[in-house]
Amino acid sequence: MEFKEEFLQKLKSAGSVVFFTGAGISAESGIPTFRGNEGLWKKFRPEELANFDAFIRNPGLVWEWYQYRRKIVEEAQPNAGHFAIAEMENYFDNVSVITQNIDNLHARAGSTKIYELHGNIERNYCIDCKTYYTHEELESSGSAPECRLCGGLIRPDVVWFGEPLPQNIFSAAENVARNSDICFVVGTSAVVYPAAYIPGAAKSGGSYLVEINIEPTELSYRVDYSIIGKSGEILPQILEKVKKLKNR
Ligand code: BJW
Ligand code: ZN
Repeated sequence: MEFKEEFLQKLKSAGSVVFFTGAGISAESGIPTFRGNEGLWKKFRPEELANFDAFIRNPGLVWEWYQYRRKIVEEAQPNAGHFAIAEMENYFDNVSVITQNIDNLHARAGSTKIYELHGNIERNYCIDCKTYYTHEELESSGSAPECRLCGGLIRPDVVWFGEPLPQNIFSAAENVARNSDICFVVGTSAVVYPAAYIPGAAKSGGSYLVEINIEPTELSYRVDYSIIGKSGEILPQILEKVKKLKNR
């Protein structure tokens, strides 16, 4: 595909690059997105599953839903989009990934600087004493497991609606976005706050905003360059351009 000249110039001179990603980047790995016709929220109601009150009302149901999704994630592999982002680290001074995803696929693809805004499905913690547990440490049964130390309920380490994001991670992410030369916004509907403030933070710091999505979003009219296409196809093409432009 032909990219616009202004974008190629930015790629050539950029030192610090940020990838702000959402569920769309993992869609080609077979992990369902949230919104849209095939999205999770078409089949499951977020208010019954993705908030703390729902967990307290019915811990077993919420736990089982996350067990089901954890299995999908475990069986999935990073795709060409995740790998292209990881490889960008060889060509720019600074590459950061700010992700809303909980699937750990950026890390599995080899990215090293990752800000997880909404947690990680591989971790769990006790709601009372905050002790962390890996899945291997938990016995699998139908209901939510209980803490060995205090008997409290164990929940997945993800951020539900109405809960604060990990403050230090969010602030650090805002900072790297603000100080970036290019900020790619990849596979997100950009409607969930405060994560959706990240592109604005980048823009306010003078970063060049590039959106990659299969369709226009709320953000499209505010970005410098909107590329319509699958991230697993577009990102490897951008990487090829970067390799040539950086002459390495
Ligand atoms: C492709 C593709 C391909 C497909 N290639 N592209 C301001 C205004 C309005 C509301 C609020 C506000 N501030 C806060 C709120 C409330 C709320 C919120 O934002 N609600 C809106 C939805 C209206 N926010 C919160 O509650 C947050 N907490 C909070 O504000 O706390 C305040 C507080 C402070 C102090 C004390 C106490 C409280 C928390 C939000 C947590 C979100 N959690 C979830 C679930 C995580 C766990 C789980 O996975 O179960 O995070 S919701 C869900 O949405 C998930 C995602 O990370 C997040 C974003 O979704 P994403 O990634 O954008 O996915 P989709 O499906 O929406 O989009 C996919 C895109 O990919 C689409 O555009 C496709 O076209 C595209 N695509 N295939 C490229 N191959
Ligand atoms: Zn405990």
